[in-house]
Amino acid sequence: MPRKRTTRTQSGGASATAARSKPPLPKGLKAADLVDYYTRMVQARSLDERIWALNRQGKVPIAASSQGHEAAQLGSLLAAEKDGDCFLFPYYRDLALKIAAGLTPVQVMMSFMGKAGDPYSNGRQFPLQGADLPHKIIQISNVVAAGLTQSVGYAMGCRMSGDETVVLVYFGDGATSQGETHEAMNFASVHKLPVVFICENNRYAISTPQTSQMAIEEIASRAAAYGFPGFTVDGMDLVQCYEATREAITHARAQGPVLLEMSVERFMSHTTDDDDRRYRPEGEVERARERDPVMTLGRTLIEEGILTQKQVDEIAAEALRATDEATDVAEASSPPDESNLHDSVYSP
Ligand SMILES: Cc1ncc(C[n+]2csc(CCOP(=O)(O)OP(=O)(O)O)c2C)c(N)n1
Ligand SMILES: [Mg+2]
Repeated sequence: MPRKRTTRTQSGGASATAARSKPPLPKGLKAADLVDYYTRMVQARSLDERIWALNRQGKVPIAASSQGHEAAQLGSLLAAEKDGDCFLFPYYRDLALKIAAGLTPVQVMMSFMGKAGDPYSNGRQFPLQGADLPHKIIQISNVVAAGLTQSVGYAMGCRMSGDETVVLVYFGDGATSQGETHEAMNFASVHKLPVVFICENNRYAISTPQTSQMAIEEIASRAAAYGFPGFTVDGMDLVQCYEATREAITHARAQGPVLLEMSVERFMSHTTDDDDRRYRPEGEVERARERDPVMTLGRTLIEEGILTQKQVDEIAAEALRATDEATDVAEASSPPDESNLHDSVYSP
């Protein structure tokens, strides 16, 4: 991987023509992987939409949506799974990633409805927040940028115990304005730690646009200041995100950190507590939805003759069925029992 280079890939034109002129699949990627990840993506989108609707019905207290970020999250996850020796530190917007990594729809709904079956915290934390060690995932809190220093510490621990783990840490554009991001990137570079920093740049930190936060266009260019490479990729394109992450993992293991900026679109408000109509220009979200990563991948799979329209419809129907079932199961489940209130609380 070349050092200190940033690239701006073409965006805004994921049309049928662009999809048709795509080069062959990158090394290590099979058509079956794309079908598998498309299926996971459709399931994640279906759950995400339901969670938002349940919030409006008063059944889910709060949620941050990953709609629009799915290709970035799943493309990088696919690279991590192919590598087989990665540990992930996602942030609160990485719902699709956490689902695709292996949580069942029932577990997801239990967590968002604060039920006892929540696999992360038994319904006592912000949804899907904590440690999901079976899937090699940790997200301790919603403190912006805190995951970066934690992940770098984890990478240092892996190095000290002599294992081959590469850490992938996820964060937003706004997180790069935090001092903790500087500390994490600098420390990781000085010690050449195996960390892939993945910035899901949706150009907003809640209501604050990127232009009010920084005078640079590409967040990837920040990497130069720490002495490691940074790249910008189209975060709406799963294959591109896969390929960039795969290369970044190889580089991180051999030489140290990499920063990947994935340009994405936030389709929903910041969280269910926000109303983005107050600060986003009219038509911006509608235009962004023309590049919907779920739609684009489905269309590509049909155009490439990998799936038929009928199979795409069946995938959607099965996802909806699983979402319906999970909603019913979670709604009928009990909240956590007060007898275990102190079970996961630190006691010196
Ligand atoms: C240290 C800290 N400051 C402020 C907040 C409040 N806050 C929550 S999310 C957020 C915006 C983060 O934006 P970005 O990093 O771009 O991620 P996005 O939500 O756009 O994916 C802010 C300011 C927080 N959680 N932690
Ligand atoms: Mg953002």
